[in-house]
Amino acid sequence: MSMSEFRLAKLTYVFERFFDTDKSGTIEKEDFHLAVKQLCKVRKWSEGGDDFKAVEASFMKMWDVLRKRCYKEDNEKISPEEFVQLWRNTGKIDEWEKVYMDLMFELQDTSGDGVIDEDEFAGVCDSFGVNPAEARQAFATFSMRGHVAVDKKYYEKLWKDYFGSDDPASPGNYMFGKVSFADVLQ
Ligand SMILES: [Ca+2]
Ligand SMILES: [Ca+2]
Repeated sequence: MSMSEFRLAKLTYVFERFFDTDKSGTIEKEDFHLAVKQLCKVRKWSEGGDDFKAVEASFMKMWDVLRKRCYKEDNEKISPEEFVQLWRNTGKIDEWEKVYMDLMFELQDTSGDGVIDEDEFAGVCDSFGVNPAEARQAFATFSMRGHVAVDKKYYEKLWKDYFGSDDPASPGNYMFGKVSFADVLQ
């Protein structure tokens, strides 16, 4: 079964915005190093400090599971096609995907209270170069204007919708800070 344009646009956006940090066209280990630096800059965490090291360890774990999942003997790069291929199985959450989801939740819940609030969300989006106003609009949409607490359980529901659903009305579509995907595949 082929993938819908809409899902392909969502996956392409995540690939370009949240994985290929250096915009080289493929995912490599260096992208993760860069993401750590950008995030710690936004958080004002000094390089080499404990917070920095914890985030770095998480990102390196992420790279490791992703690399193993996509491993080809030819290189240490993950192409957009290989990345999209990872999300064919929509029925369950893969091991590497669970690592990624847990990491993204922990990164955003800076206060550690088990809930992602608007400022926490906007901060991480900012570190990945997402437009801040759009990120806040996206947060308002998937949190139902703050009426739904974005805890782990709700986050997992949003996640399944983002990566698995073809429904343009799913609140999960907004969870990476983008409100429209019309421009992604152009
Ligand atoms: Ca790259
Ligand atoms: Ca929090």
